[in-house]
Parts: sequence; structure tokens; C-alpha cells
Amino acid sequence: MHVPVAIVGAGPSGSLLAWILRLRGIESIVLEARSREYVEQRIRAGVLEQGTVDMLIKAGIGDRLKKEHMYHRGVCIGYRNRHYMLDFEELIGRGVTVYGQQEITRDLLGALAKENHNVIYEAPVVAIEDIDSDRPAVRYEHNGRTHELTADIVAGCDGFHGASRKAMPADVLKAYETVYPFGWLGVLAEAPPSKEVALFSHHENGFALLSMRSPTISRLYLQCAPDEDLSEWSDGRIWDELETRLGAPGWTLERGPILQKEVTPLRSFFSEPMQHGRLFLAGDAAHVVPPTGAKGLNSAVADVSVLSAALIDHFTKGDEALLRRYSDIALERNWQVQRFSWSNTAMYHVYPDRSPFDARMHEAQLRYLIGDRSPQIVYAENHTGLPISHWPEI
Ligand code: RFL
Ligand code: PHB
Repeated sequence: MHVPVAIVGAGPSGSLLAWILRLRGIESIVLEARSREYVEQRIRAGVLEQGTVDMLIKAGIGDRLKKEHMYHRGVCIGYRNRHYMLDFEELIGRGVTVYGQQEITRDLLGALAKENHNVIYEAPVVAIEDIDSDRPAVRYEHNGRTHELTADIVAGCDGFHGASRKAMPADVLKAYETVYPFGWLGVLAEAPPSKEVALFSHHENGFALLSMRSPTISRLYLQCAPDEDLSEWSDGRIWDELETRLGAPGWTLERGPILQKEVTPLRSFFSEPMQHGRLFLAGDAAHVVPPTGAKGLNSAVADVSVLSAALIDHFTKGDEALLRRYSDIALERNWQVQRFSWSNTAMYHVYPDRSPFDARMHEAQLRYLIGDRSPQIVYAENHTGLPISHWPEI
């Protein structure tokens, strides 16, 4: 079988790319390692930049998002048990949107299924070969057999642990990484959010975050050890610790049944280039940020915006100019997103291995942010999202 575009992975980047190309009549096949149910139920991101929302609406899959989203005009910062509101709307005229990643994936995979788009689930890609030729080959397993197809273009949208990045020649790819000495213990709770916006709190016991998914569901995180033993965290202990780290006089944390809990280690990673020959990487396949900036999903959408615009030029006009520059353009934005996520992580968390001097400097950064309008504008611009440089014509 030969297809114009083979897309590896049906997460947000792969499914959005398939959908946008489809709108312009460019045929693709999507190969996904997991089942559709598994992909749709994976709880992850929740905070969307305006550019992400605009893209989903432009692509015609924003109807449910428009109905069910929550809009936040800013964020709250907790410091020394006081809450400080940063009103992004007032500072720069835009806020952020809360709508679960699994809802976006459901909307996209549902739309693709309705059009009978060729998405093969439970089909892990095991090799991508001949990416220097004009007919790269993709090998995948399905129903106990190994299959092979060729494509004009392979889009590696298979996340951090996928096969695509590994198919890049070792002497071409440069990787940059920091693994943090902590993780996040995340819980999903049946409790009304105790704030109108997300609360990012710096505390001597460690960072804590109060976020939400709906008027009845809260999403909360505690800084923990990267290999924290969940069995030592009863629901009561989790709520007590959240209250300690997030608390402020006169404010109460609403408690409720905990529906799900997990530990995520934190890392900053990225590799360059994001393209070689006929293979193009997008989203977590090329870069991972610590979740403190809420940027992973948004960066995946920004990559797909540029890549889909470039592929539309290539397939509909025979114009390769943008496709050749894809990596440089996508990397430029991703460097800045990495910087924001990394410096935010440093500012909010307690590092077990940091010198007292460094700890004071990061605290000084937080105090500067709380106390002065100039850094608040910079923070608001980064948190609500840097501009997306290229949009697909759809
Ligand atoms: P994904 O979502 O990992 O999807 C990759 C897909 O590829 C499949 N796959 C393969 N398929 C075929 N063959 C193979 N060999 C394959 N190997 C893997 C996988 O099964 C999967 O379906 O990558 P994508 O599409 O690039 O999307 C990236 C986002 O998922 C990620 O960046 C965000 O979830 C990060 N993130 C957040 N991002 C935000 O923008 N805002 C947030 O508020 C936010 N919060 C978060 C987060 C991530 C978190 N975790 C769990 C890492 C909060 C958390 C706790
Ligand atoms: C979330 O709602 O899951 C969330 C919010 C903000 C972050 C990370 C995750 O920075």
C-alpha cells in the first residue's frame, strides 16, 4: 500500500493533522499503538491557549468546546499562604480556556470515524526506514502480523516514547534534556473547584496546583518525589497536604471523592532538527515540557499548524518552501515555550539539591512577579500563548 501521508500516533497531534489534511483532500493513514478507548480516556492536559482554541474552531471541530469550556481570565498565585490574582484579561486582553485533552481527542477521533478515515488502532509502528528516499517505508504490527506501507511523507506524532524520533539518524539528531528531582502527584476529584481560576502555589513543603475540568470536577497536583509511592498517600493525606500548601486565611478547599491518582516524573526534553528527509516530527515526539507551564498540548497544536500549512503547500501547489523550513520555524517557538516552562518550574518548586542562594533567587523572582506589573505582562503573554506563525488554509 502507498499513501501520501503516513501519520504515526493518534494523540492530539496525529489526529489533528489527519483531520486538517482531510479538509484539503490530502489522504492519510493513521497508525495508533493503543485502542481507541484507551486514547480517548487518557487524562492529561486541560488548559488551552487562544491559538489552540482558534485552530480547533477553524478546523470545524470546536462545537462541543464552545459549549462546554470554562474561560479563565487569569491565574492565582499562592505565596506564604496568601493568594495573588494575575488578571491576564486586564493585563493583555486575553485569558485561557479549560477543556480536557481527552475531550479534544474524543472530538477529533469521533470526527475521523464519522468520515470513515483510515485510523488503524492497536497497530504499533516498529520501524520507519528509507527516510532519505522519496518513498519512506513504515512497518507496523496489527492482529499478530507485521505489515508494511510506503508514503510520500511520514509524520511522527507518536509522543515521547514513540518510534519516530528513534528513526532519525543518530549523527543528525541532537537531544537536550533536564530531568527534575521531583514529580507531580495528580488527582482528579469529584469536588467543585475552590477558585474561579487555577491556583499555582509555592510552599516550603513543595509546589501545589489547583485546577479543574468542570464546575463539579477539580484537578489537583502536589510536588512529590519522582518515584513517590502512591500507597503512602491516602485520600485524607492528599487533601490535608493540598490544604497546607494551597491554603490562605478565609479560604476553604472543597474536598470530595478522589476518582483517580497518579505520579508523573517531570522532564524538559527536546531534540533537533524536527525533520530529516521525508520524516517530520510534531508534538511530544520532538519535545516534552514540565507541565508547570501547561504547554505540551498547545505546542503540539502549534507544530501541527505549521506542518499542515507546509504539507498543504506541498501537495496542492507543489511548493516545498515552507516544508523545508518546518523544523526551524517550529523550533523557534518551542525554544521559547521550553524557557517559560523551565523558568516557571524553577520559580514554583522546592529543589532538594538547590543551594540556599539559588532558592532565594527563585523566591525573589516570584516576589517580583507578584509585586510588579511589568513581569506580570510578560508572564501573561507566555501563559496565554505566544503567536502561532503559520496557519493552514482551510
Ligand atoms: P501523545 O498524546 O503522547 O500521543 C502520542 C500517541 O502515539 C501513540 N504511539 C504510537 N503509535 C503507533 N506506533 C508507535 N510506536 C507509538 N508509540 C506511541 C500513543 O499511544 C499516543 O496515542 O502526543 P501528542 O499527540 O504529541 O500530544 C502531546 C500531549 O499529549 C502532551 O504534550 C500534553 O498532555 C502535556 N500536558 C499538558 N499540555 C498542555 O498543553 N496543557 C496542560 O495543562 C497539560 N497538562 C500534560 C499536563 C501532561 C501530563 N502528563 C501526564 C504527562 C498534565 C500532565 C499530568
Ligand atoms: C491541568 O488542569 O491539568 C493543568 C493546569 C495547569 C498546568 C498543568 C495542568 O500547568
